[in-house]
Amino acid sequence: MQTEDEKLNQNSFIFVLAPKGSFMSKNLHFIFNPSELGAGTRGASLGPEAIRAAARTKGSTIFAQYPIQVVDQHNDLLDHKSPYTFAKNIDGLGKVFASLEQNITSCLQAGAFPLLISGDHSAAAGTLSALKNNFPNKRIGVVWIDAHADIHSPYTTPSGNLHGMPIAAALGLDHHHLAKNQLDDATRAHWDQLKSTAFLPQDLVYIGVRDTEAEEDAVMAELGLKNYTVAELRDRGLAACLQAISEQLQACDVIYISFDVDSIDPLETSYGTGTPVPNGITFAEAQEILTYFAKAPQTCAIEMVEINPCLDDEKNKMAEKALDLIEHIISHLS
Ligand SMILES: [Mn+2]
Repeated sequence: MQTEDEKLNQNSFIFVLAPKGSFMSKNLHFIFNPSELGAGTRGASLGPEAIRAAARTKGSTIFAQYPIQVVDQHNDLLDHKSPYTFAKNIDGLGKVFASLEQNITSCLQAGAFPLLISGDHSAAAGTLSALKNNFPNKRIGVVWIDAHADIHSPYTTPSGNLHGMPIAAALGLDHHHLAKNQLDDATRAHWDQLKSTAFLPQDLVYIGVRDTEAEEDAVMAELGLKNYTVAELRDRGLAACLQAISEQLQACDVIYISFDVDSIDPLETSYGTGTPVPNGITFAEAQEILTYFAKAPQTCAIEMVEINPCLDDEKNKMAEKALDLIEHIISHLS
């Protein structure tokens, strides 16, 4: 329950931001995208159901209150060795993205807000492409809350795991000048198919990125990408940083929020995620960031990713924490 003060804050916040088009309402749909084709460790596909299990254990009825759309999954490809060394399972990811786009389109056409719970973070490239196709004339801002920059391409990736590449895919970037890998024709064709130009580099804001490779650092510097480090959030204060992000994204018509649970310090959640990194944001900071953007009328979609119950050292704690964040998001959507 919100206090009167919180309601007042929420209303004044919306007034100050002057909505350019309101997509927000309590009319929301969950979209489960259980693909884990882009991850390097197994189990992220179980993330959406782990959150649902956490809700049932807690007695939460949120998954009874809103429709749940489920994206087609092609995780059976993981039972084979992928022939695409530098973009593993990219053949299946294209199929996942086609289904994802159908689901996002039908959600938006129903006038509903898409709250996505996905397996690995490669999903975000499909979400962004689908949002762009639904809002072809709108400028999309992206807030990427993550320990990782996820801006590799198949030409630079050290692992071949596509969950490290969604930003490059959605910006339509190859990084040829930094290439370390030689792609075969089939990989190149699949990658070119996956790429979109969903948004502009200046409309991307990172929060909490702290584990990058040299090629990613080079691309981030070249594009002038802004990363609010954990230290900066603490030094300037979270509220001031969130205000600055709003100002940077002022020219954007809609904003997409991509939340990787590994942005949070694993000591505050658990190790139930594919690539945990120490010294992250606190759980309280994650809550404040997501609440802020849930209230913002420009926010057109929120996605939560990389919950992996197979890796959880504290039973289902990561999913419980993610559920807590999702409940917060829903309670603050205008
Ligand atoms: Mn990520």
